[in-house]
Formats: sequence, C-alpha cells, structure tokens
Amino acid sequence: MGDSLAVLLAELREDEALALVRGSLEGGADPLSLVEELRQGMTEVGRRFEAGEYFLSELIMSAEIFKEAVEIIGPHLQGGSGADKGSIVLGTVKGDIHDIGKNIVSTLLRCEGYEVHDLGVDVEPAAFVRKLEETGARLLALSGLLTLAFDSMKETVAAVAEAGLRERVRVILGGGPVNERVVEYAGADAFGEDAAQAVRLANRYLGA
Ligand code: B12
Repeated sequence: MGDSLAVLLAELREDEALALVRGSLEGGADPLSLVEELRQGMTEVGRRFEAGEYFLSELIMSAEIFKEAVEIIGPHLQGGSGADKGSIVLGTVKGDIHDIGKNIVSTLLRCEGYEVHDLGVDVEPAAFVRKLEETGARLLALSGLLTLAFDSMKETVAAVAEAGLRERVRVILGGGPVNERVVEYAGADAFGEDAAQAVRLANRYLGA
C-alpha cells in the first residue's frame, strides 16, 4: 500500500495526493473521510511549520493542494439531505484570511440542508450585519485562526447587538485556537472544534 492522503498532503506530494483522491472516489470511498484525512495532513503541516521545518511557501503550497483536493471532492458531497433547514451567515472575521476550515464547515452545513451565505475572508463586522438583515438568518458562524481574530469576533458580536439583532441571532465561533474563553470574551453563544460540531450546533440552534 502507498502512503495515506494525510501523508501525501503533509509531504506536499501534489500529483500523488490528487491522484489518490480521484482514485478513492472512483473506488467508492466516503468523501467525508477524505476531507478528514486532508485535515489531518494540514495539522501535520502546521506542526512542521511550528517546528521550523516548513516555511510560509510550504504553508501556501499545502493550502493550494488542499483546495484542489476539496474541489475534486466537492461535487461528491453535494446533494445532501435536500432539506431546507434555514439560513446561516458564515465568514472569516476581519484581519484573518484563513479559510480552509471555514470552507469545510460551509460544505458540511450545505450537505445538511442549510442555506449558507459565505461572505469569504477578512469580513468587516458591518458586512456580517448587512447579510443578517438581508437574509433574516438566525445563525452567525464566525471563523478565525489568528489571535487577533478574537478582537474581530468581539467587534462583530457588538455590531450585531448594536443593530438590534442579537436577540434573534445566535453566534457560534470556530477555528484553531478558539475555546470557551474566547466565547466569553467575544460575547458569543458557543464554539465548535470541528465541522461536525458546527453542524450539531446549527441543529441545536435552528431546531432541526
Ligand atoms: C494553512 C495556513 C495558512 C495559509 C492559509 C490558506 C487558506 N486559504 O486558509 C496561509 C499560508 C495563507 C497562511 C497565512 C498566514 N498564517 Co497561517 N496557518 C496555516 C496553518 C498551517 C493551517 C491552518 C488550516 O488550514 N488548518 C486546517 C483546518 C481544516 O483547520 P481549522 O481552520 O482549525 O478548521 C477546523 C476547525 O477549527 C473548525 N472550524 C473552523 N472554522 C469554524 C467556524 C465555526 C463556526 C465552527 C463551529 C467550527 C470551525 O472546523 C474546521 C474543520 O474541522 C496554521 C497552523 C495550524 N496548525 O493550524 C497556520 C497559522 C494559523 N497561521 C499563522 C500565521 C501567523 C499566519 C500569517 C500571519 C503568517 C505570516 N507571517 O504572514 C498569515 C496570516 C495572514 C492573515 N491575515 O490571515 C499562525 C497563527 C498564530 C496566531 N496565534 O495568531 C498559525 C497557527 C501557524 C503558527 N503556529 O504560527 N496560513
């Protein structure tokens, strides 16, 4: 047997990783398990970066391979439950451009039947508020991986409150370093450690 998808991604072996993704899908592999393997590969990339074995160029390279792989997997995930369980506004907060985890969250929520309004990265608090007003969504999901994202999360929750929407809108947080203390600091409702938890929280708050 060859190396696993997680190993191929961590070692930045792009062609082999993408070939394995295609081959696995053709062989009937569960697309979600492939996403999970990719996530494990990214965790290893992060570890190597922190250990000084990888530099920014390797981070960028790994992110590109990850995105290409998810593009191949995406169509196999779609269709989902076909249900319409409600709207969610999602984005990576101001000052932060990490979006790999957010995109996984978005994909899984869509598969579960939610209509996800993904505003992308580096999103200003006012843009979140506008989208909540426009869509009537009752759930706001904020992603952030940088420590400075905590302040942006706090500002975003404050802007939602200022617009008079806080009663209606639940706010959930996620991204590498987010924990219960960040929830308290930002004035949010809950956080999730992975995309599956994002789905559980959405089901809890939107009553599905
Ligand atoms: C890939 C990566 C990048 C890529 C991002 C590409 C992209 N399109 O996203 C690039 C190369 C661009 C990048 C840039 C930078 N990065 Co960077 N990056 C990473 C790395 C290696 C992996 C992140 C990742 O994608 N993980 C995989 C995903 C799947 O995990 P995840 O995001 O946590 O998401 C999961 C959960 O958290 C959860 N989740 C995510 N969002 C949400 C939301 C909700 C609501 C819920 C419920 C759940 C949820 O579900 C996801 C799926 O399971 C991390 C290291 C690490 N170990 O995390 C550093 C890291 C985050 N980066 C870091 C830094 C410092 C930077 C830069 C400032 C570097 C620089 N000097 O320029 C810039 C930041 C620029 C900016 N303004 O944002 C630091 C942050 C340190 C800190 N505490 O602030 C880290 C921790 C590396 C380190 N140890 O130094 N980075």
